[in-house]
Amino acid sequence: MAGVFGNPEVVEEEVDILLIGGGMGACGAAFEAGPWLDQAKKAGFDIKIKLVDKAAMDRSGAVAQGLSAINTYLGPNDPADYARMVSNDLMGITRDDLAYDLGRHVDDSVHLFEEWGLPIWKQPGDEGKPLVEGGKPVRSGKWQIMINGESYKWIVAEAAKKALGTERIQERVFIVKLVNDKNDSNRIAGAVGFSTRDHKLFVYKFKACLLVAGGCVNIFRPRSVGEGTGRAWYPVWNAGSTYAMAAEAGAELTMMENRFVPARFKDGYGPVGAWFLLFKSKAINAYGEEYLSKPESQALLEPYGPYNRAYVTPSCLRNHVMLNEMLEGRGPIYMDTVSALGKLAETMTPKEIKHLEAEAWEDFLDMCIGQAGVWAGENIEPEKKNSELMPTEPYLLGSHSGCCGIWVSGPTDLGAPTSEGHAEADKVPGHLPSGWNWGYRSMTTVKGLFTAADGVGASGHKFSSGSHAEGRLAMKAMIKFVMDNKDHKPELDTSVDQLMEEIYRPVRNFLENKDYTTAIDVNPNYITPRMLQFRLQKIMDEYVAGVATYYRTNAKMMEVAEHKLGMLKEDALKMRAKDLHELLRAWENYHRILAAEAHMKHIQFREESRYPGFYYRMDFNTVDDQNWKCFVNSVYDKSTKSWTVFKRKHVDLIDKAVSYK
Ligand code: SFD
Ligand code: AMP
Repeated sequence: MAGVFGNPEVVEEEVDILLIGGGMGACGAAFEAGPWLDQAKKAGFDIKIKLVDKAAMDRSGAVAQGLSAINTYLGPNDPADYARMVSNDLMGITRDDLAYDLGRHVDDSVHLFEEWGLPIWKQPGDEGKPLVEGGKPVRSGKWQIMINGESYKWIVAEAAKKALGTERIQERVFIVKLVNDKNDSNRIAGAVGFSTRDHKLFVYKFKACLLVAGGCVNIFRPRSVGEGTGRAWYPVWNAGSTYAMAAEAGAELTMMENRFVPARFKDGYGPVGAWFLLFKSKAINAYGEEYLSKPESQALLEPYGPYNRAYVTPSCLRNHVMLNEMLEGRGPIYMDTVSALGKLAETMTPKEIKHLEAEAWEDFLDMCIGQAGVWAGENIEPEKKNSELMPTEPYLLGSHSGCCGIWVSGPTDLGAPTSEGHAEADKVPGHLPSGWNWGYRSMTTVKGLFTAADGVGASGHKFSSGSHAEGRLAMKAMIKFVMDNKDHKPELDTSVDQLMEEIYRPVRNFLENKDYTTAIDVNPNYITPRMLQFRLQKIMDEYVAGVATYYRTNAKMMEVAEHKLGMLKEDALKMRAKDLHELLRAWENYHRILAAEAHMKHIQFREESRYPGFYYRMDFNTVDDQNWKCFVNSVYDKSTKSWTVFKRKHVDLIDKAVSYK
């Protein structure tokens, strides 16, 4: 890649709406724009939209490799039940308004995917019958359906591109920061980024922006190091941009203490959902015991009260039991693929058995090819040999089985609790608890800044389909916002020269110091982004409940982490970029540091262990509903580089008791 010398060419553009990201959320928003732009045009508004993605939309984001299941498809299920499941899995602290709203809209996105060509498995007799015409899907679980999804992202991106028009899409532009409005510090006016291919700086001005740059990966030292570096479960190119840029713009974050530590097939990070739910496989310890249902394990879960009594044991509690097995010396843990496939084969013909084995491989080939590589490389035939399971390093995300993210305005037509404390969300319209709605669905606390998917906190379990649906909801609200603010003129609070100066600092660090030493990577005046990332991962791993401490931390350890992260933030200004690729890596790391800091600050603030199995505050190792059944939110002040963390009241809008055993 070309070296970077001198100032880049500056490309300035003013639009009404900027979409940052090209993943599932952004594709949903782009698709939704089509009909609404036409409507607006008829009403005399010509709304300009641009989508920028740091990669190429066909394979960008979490769905890059494809998926083998759509994890949120309601069908005949009740959205209130869906909101219950989301809440229980996330230990009781989610926004029922957001989950319910998603539940009632998500199926439409799935129907569109099928219309656009995504093959969805159907039950015998219903092959070829679309879902909208009553075709019955093959469900792996109550909420999940199976797909042949290797080309899932291509299909969804194609529809988004078609709806928006390729002239409105700019690929390979990495957005570094949002710029607030000169006349209103709590309003968003622009964004700035650079091309990862050409020596160009892009400065966008807009009335509204959808920030959907995914979750955050690689802030913890991954289990795969050395030759395995770069292998992770969630996509390594989700670098915390959503959380960091929103925080710097002043948006309130929520539940940043939450993380997802998925149990995965060891070394390849292969997903387990299809194995547990479709193939009815069990996790066993080294001695062949199905440990989850053992009385000792159940006793271990007893202190976790109502959450443990949910029909499906929450993901973190399943991990809690697995970790206990490992700590007690009964590891390794295995997915008992042999028994599961053997049992299914009992009633099958040899041809059907071959088909089943092919499906087992396809589950990985569709979405996690590396795991199929591990099977091939280690001579694992799942019908003959069990595979190891392992809890991974932690990930920050708001769309999968986690709920960190940004605090957003909820839908206007959903209800509040009655005086008895509970009401079905859809039965009492128009009364969300105070602070849950300020006009536009999915708008953050910063005017004009919207988010969706991994960006929206305090919900979760949206997955690919829900992320797409949430992008669509946000787009509708943004169009309304733009029309309501049609005379607003955005003005950047920072000059383009200043922005360029800041963004190209890593390049200057390199150019000004590179001749000081003969080894390009060793220099007292700069640090390579790669080395800085190792430092961040070491701090987080060792002090903020990474795998090194079996996900344990305490206030004292976080004091150390706080100090070290502060110094790392300072040193981050010394990152070097010898080419555009390193400039990208430098800014990704900057975003990671802020996201990591938010995570640490929130864990520090929440004096309980809300998610045993995901992390433990050993100094407060219980779930304390009395003091902590609340949201933990925060606001970052970019001028002082400090966080204010605080509680927000949690309210159940939907009665959860019906989901307990
Ligand atoms: O098996 C910038 N997911 C699953 N969902 C399902 O429905 N079924 C599954 O089977 C799922 N599983 C799964 C899943 C993900 C992964 C990685 C694996 C397995 C291995 C979850 C979904 O994929 C996920 O919920 C959504 O994709 C989230 O959508 P969104 O839009 O929040 O994130 P994205 O799709 O990753 O897109 C992010 C985009 O932002 C771009 N970007 N652009 C400009 N500037 C910046 N600074 C940027 N930073 C990032 C990216 O390029 C990308 O376009 S299973 O585990 O359960
Ligand atoms: P995963 O492959 O772990 O990402 O899971 C895919 C889907 O299956 C998600 O909706 C999970 O919540 C669900 N899931 C995974 N494992 C289990 C399990 N053991 N019991 C119930 N649901 C599960």
